[in-house]
Amino acid sequence: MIPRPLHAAAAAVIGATLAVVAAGAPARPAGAAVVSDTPWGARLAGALDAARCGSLPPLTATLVGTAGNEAVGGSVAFSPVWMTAGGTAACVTRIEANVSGLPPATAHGFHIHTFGDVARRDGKSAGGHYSSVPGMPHGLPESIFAVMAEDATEGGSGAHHEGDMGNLESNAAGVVAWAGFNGRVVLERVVGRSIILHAAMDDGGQPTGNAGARLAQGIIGGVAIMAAGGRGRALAAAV
Ligand SMILES: *[C@@H]1O[C@H](CO)[C@@H](O)[C@H](O)[C@H]1NC(C)=O
Ligand SMILES: [Cu+2]
Repeated sequence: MIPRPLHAAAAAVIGATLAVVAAGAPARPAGAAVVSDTPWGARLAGALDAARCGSLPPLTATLVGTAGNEAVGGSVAFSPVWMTAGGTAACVTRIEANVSGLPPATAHGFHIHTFGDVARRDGKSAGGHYSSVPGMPHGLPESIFAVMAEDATEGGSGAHHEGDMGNLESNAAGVVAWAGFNGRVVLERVVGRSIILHAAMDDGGQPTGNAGARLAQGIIGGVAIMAAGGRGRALAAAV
């Protein structure tokens, strides 16, 4: 079954849960480093402590092959991790991906796209790369340590879309089993959006990394949000 778009209520339930967890966080101490108002910057501004970070609900997405790519499938999990690096402590996101049915030894652009809308079988109803900051260029993800250092010292403007997660690389059997940390993906902003895995490698070029057609797609959420459909266009435009 293809989940239907525009089920804002389901996204709102999970989004509200995440917002409540974040809202109970202590205020940033006076005199603390000024950081940007991007979601990631807000994290570094003391929006979450270790306990609240650990209580954020993990998110999952089931990837389904697009038309003509039905052999491709997999799952992606997002979970919060409290991390300290270079004197900065923050709630970062661990991302784990298992994919099968890919060509052997190839790289595939791996992104969060704006809408939790997988109605179109070519993957295009998911819209473009998710970014909370208008006009942000495309890019490849930096190491978690680089992001934490940058944001602590320079205000965390963010050099690219939060949805730019780089590439997944298949092994000789056409399988991906990968996990890593991401310093820009913020759980409460990506819930109800979508994952797109592309046919070609994301080379970091503008505007979308030259990653080609959309091979597989899936809505990011908990079980309830995926059953109801994701963050449709109306909700995504509102937040
Ligand atoms: C990926 O596969 C490993 C090994 O089977 C499993 O432990 C893990 O839960 C899987 N993760 C996802 C996101 O599917
Ligand atoms: Cu993409």
